[in-house]
Amino acid sequence: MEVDLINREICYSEFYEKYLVKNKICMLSKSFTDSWPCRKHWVDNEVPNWENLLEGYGEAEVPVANCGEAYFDSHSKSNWTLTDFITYIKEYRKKNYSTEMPCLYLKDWHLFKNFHGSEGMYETPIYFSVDWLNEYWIQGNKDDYRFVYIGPQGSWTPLHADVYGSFSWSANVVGKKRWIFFPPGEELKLKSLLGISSLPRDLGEIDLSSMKIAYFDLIQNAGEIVFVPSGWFHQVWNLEDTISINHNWFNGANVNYIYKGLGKASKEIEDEVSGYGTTLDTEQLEIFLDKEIRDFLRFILRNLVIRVPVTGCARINTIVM
Ligand SMILES: O=C(O)CCC(=O)C(=O)O
Ligand SMILES: [Fe+2]
Repeated sequence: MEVDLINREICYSEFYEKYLVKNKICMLSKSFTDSWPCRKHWVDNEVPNWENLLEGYGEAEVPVANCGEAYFDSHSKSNWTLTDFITYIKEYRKKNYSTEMPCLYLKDWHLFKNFHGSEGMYETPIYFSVDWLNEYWIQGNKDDYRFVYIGPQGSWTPLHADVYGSFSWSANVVGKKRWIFFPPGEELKLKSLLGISSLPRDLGEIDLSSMKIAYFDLIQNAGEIVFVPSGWFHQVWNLEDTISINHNWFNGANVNYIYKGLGKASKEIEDEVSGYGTTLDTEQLEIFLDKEIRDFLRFILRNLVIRVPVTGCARINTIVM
């Protein structure tokens, strides 16, 4: 199936109705990122400019995943300095991505929270700018859901849906990714067609084209931005050395998915715990479920927020509950 490519500015209300409310995948063309400073400073002749990254952030502590080691639905992670990771990636490239070296992937780096002024390296597209999650978190100086990913050719992210049913968007500063997406519910067909009780981590060996299942197989080039709707399972491969920026976020268009996502997560924890012959009280459950998120949702739901996006054809964006 084909993914809509948006290659001209459409108005906020059109995007809101067509993609956010309908929870539908799309990709924005590179014209939306051509003016981002990082697309110059972090790139040299269409490959990553490691020297500029080292100069800016070499001492930073960064989380590094090992694509060869499973850890729940993700990969095992450890903390490195950016300098060490770039030394590794240069060596890995020199050895032609040899299987003798581990395949490592720098993921979920909070660069913009930790380096004052680095936010100026990009600009969140207007369509993704009404973002209650990051507004709340950044304002309170707590945390953020804005990340940088740096992966060598061949690194990958296992099949997953994003945290608590949030949306994400992901922009390639440099490099190329392949994504496979399943509209919500199709992943259940995958399980029954394969006769398995839990989803596979890696679709690499599975011939989806011969199966009766809806999916999108998408190539994202440098500068393009993918919009990942709520609850869509996806797997991602870096086809070249790739640097991307992504945000997890939500607003009135998908707050109900978040609410349901938390309910589902509570149920999963309760089921797991009851398997050990015990139960949890509400307070214990909240500790597991990131109490902050629940407090935040209560705050939002109690104070019905009405916002007007800053755009030529603005339209009031209200909570859909
Ligand atoms: O780029 C990747 O490896 C994963 C990105 C992702 O899963 C997302 O943006 O939701
Ligand atoms: Fe994701």
